[in-house]
Amino acid sequence: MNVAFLGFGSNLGDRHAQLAAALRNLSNDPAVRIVQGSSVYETKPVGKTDQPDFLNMVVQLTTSLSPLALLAACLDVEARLGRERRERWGPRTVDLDVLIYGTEKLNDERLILPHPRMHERSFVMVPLAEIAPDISVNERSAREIAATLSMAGLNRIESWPDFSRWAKIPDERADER
Ligand code: PH2
Ligand code: MG
Ligand code: MG
Repeated sequence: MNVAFLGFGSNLGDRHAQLAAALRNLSNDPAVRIVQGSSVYETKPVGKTDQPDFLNMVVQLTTSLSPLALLAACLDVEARLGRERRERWGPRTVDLDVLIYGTEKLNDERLILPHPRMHERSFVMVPLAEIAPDISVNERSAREIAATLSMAGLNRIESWPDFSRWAKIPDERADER
């Protein structure tokens, strides 16, 4: 089994429901086991700024899928949740990005690992550091990188259901059997 981290984002429609649906969809894949999820953060759009605020979170999973097969599974979930790709960095119902896959360094035209821009994005590094502070990204820990990034435009949501608890359920059940 390989450990992977995914970035989840949504800024169109019922953002919270879409994150939950994406998590549920992924966890239905028998080759994927959700380990834990970060808190959900409401974040100002980065890059193309004239679009609605995002909800972002990071999810840790284990999988028997290869990196490219995991990417395909993510794109499949995005398509099932009605994502239309109109413009790069534009608004999206749901965006699932493979951030880290074990210690894999990959440079494929479809997928670069670790994700090439994650270390400069607080909406990725802050939730990642919350669930895996010691994980290494380009030879630095997530905790260290997150500490260098501005928290401006990032708001941890506390009033909504905690995905991290929800995501742990399959694991806890497995331990009980
Ligand atoms: N994703 C992008 C571009 N900009 N900004 C925020 N806050 N959150 C995102 O998930 C995001 C973004 C491209 O995928
Ligand atoms: Mg993205
Ligand atoms: Mg994407």
